[in-house]
Amino acid sequence: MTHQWTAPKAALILALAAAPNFGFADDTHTKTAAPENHAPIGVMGDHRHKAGEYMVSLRQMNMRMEGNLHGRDKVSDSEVLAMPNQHGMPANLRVVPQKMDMRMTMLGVMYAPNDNVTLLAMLMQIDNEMTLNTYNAMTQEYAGSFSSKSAGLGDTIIGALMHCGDTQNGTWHYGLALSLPTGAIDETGRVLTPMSREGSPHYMTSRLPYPMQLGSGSYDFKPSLTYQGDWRGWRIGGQANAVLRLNDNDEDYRLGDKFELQGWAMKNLSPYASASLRLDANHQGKIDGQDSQIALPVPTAQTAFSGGTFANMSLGVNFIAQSGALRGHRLALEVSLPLHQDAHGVQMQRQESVTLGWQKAF
Ligand SMILES: [Cu+2]
Repeated sequence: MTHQWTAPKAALILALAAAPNFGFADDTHTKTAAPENHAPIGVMGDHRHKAGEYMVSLRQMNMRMEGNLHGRDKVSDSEVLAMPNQHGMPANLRVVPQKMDMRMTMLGVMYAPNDNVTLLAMLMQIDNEMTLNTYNAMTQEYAGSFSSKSAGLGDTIIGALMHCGDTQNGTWHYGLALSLPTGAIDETGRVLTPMSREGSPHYMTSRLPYPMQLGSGSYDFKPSLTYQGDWRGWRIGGQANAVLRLNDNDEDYRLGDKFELQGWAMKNLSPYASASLRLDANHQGKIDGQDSQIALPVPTAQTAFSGGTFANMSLGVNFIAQSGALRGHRLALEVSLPLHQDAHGVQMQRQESVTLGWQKAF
């Protein structure tokens, strides 16, 4: 819980960062990169670099989920308990997720061998924590709560961004990336089983459900197409991207393919700060196949209860120091709020997510 991000904390950081004594403005030095040259920090593969340039970035995304949705509607624990269990024993669901915190810490490197191609690589560390309620298999009475955690290296991304054309006020590039299955898909945890009664817990160590695993287990192809340009004093951009699973993983399933469209607009506030608004919509398919060791009577272990259609609105700020010891260091924050959620089956309801990032080009 100590690492948890909440909206109030994000707002506080925003207020601190925007305070007038931030000390980045200094017009006596030559101008470095402009604050609006990069897309909002939540966008991947948004910019290329000039020949010979390197960039290092570190970002952390914190996503919170609470409660459950069936399609677009909020459902109570008792409504979830009435749903059939794909694994048969018991016949209905008996464990209901309450809260989840997902944290992704991403270390990225970019390098441009020439002006048309920028290579990129990204490593990530994932930390998940979920709290669940267990109900007795026979009586359906509340038996207790427990939490499970998983942490470790996630999938690794390598790829390239290629210039593919210019317009009068902007530029297009496409990206080709591959996600390598370095994240574990066999994480286990101690779960409170439906054999429990209140005051008489029964625990079992079991493989954790799909959303608690650290990687897809498969090689994933990640193509993208991005536009960025100037429009009436705004910096605008758009991106279409996809995640296509190339194979079944070692546990005989593959996560659903994912397609995303997004657009953003940024406005300069000063030579060192910009604000952004971003809208994104995505669709993800269901899990194909199943891991025979993931068999708990919980929605997150039901393969049809995965993917859906989601849309978010994000507000961001982006700072780049123009002088002093921090010159060229870029700091960005983005807060995303769900606008639309239409989940396949029963899934946890997504709440806000916060991305904080630091980038430096050399
Ligand atoms: Cu970069």
